[in-house]
Amino acid sequence: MISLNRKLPDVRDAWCKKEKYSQNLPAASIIICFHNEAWSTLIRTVHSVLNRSPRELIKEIILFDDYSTMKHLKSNLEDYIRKLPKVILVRSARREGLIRARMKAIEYSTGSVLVFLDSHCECIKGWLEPLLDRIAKDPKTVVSPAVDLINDNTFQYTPQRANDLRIGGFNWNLKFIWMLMPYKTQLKRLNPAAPIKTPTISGGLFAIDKEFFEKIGLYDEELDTWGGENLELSFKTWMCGGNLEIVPCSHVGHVFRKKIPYDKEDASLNRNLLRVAEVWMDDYKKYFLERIGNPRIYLKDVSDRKKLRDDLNCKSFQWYLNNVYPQLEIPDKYVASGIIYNIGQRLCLDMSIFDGDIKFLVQALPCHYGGGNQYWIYTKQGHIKRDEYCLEYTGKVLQIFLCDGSFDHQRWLYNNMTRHIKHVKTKKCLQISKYANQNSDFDFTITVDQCASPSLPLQQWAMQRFISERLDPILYTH
Ligand code: UD2
Ligand code: MN
Repeated sequence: MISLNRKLPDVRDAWCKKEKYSQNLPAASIIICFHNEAWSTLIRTVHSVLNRSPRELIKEIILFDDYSTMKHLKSNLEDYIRKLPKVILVRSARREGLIRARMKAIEYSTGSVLVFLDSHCECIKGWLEPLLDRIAKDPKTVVSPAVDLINDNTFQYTPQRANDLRIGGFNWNLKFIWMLMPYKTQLKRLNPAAPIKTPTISGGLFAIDKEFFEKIGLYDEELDTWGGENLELSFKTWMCGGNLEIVPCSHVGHVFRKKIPYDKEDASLNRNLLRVAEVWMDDYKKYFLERIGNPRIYLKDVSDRKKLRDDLNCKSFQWYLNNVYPQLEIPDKYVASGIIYNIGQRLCLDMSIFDGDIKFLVQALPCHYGGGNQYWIYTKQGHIKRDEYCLEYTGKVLQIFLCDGSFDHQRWLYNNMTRHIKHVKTKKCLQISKYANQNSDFDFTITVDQCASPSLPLQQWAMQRFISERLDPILYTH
């Protein structure tokens, strides 16, 4: 019921409206790949580009149909776009996956700058000029807008505010994450909406000089279906002499869906990520492998991608981490990493995350030794965590929460003599208990209780790769 042509408020920071951009901005080809996209979201994307971009800055809008099967995307779509200026529809003869689809679409572009959008976006007034301006100033700069939230139930538009802007990072699972900017960077900023350097971009919405993109080898064409290409692009942009930025004056909304409407197998995602790691991450690749449980994955030859990296004389991943992403914790400093094993019941501490509704579950399950939900890190400061999430005990409930270095509820002390995992604040112990709920699928649950002395097997744990010398002595004094 929402108009395909809906108006959206100008959510830009006041400073952006005064900003003057170069008079000779390059014209862009807008590339929108889609596979089985809903009608309304796809059409709204196109209208928002047409309505809110200066005509002369758009060479063409390329709609690249990645072998959709839905009926509304057939002749209906052709009829509809015939009435729209500058829109070209290209159909793929086979399913390419979003990465190769983008590369195929580029072949139809005539602009010197490429702007990629997902097929469920809405652009806000003034979105295009600041992106093109950065590239006009330096063609080695790759830019992403502030990606605003379009609610997938209500389609309400929630902008990112300039003073609460997120930049891109990743964790050792090689999953993209949004992060607050480091405090030091914030202090150095000239104004709240100035472009900001980012270690990575989420990957769907960005502008890049076509020649520069070609020079750095577009994408690895062996990347299938979905994922990994954003890290490939982010790493090589930085490592091969470019800059990656978020331009807060450019606002584009994106529908963040809880569920992806096509198969997104973990195996193919991990294969993509492993290719990227193999080519770009040097020795650091091992931390990703450990995180995903060292699976056997067959990789097609990557030597031509490595050659590309050599030919371009790109810097090392170590350089990237030191200079671009110093926030990332390197796993070699951890006190323990791997499984946390209960000696009494021979079960493993397991945390599942249901991405859709962001729900977490801490459980005791049979060990599968495959990393994933049973992979834990125990840090110097006493955090038991995976990626950004920490095990926390509030005094009442045991749960998983975003890690907060200053938060006492998230600190645990592991003693490898008694094998207790003691909650520092309450001095209680992590243990396995029988599940009270008869209907549960599982027999055991994890609780926090008075520490028993002498210690009980149900309160005894083994942590993989435990190196006690790395623990902060302060923890013992609590
Ligand atoms: C994010 C990116 C997305 C892409 C992906 C990782 C944003 C906002 N989105 O996930 O652009 O970088 O991470 O790869 O940064 N599509 C095809 N063929 C396929 C599958 C998808 O054309 O086989 C299209 C799809 O219709 C959409 C685009 O590719 O327009 C991105 O897919 P997505 O929206 O499912 O990805 P998203 O936003 O979850
Ligand atoms: Mn998307």
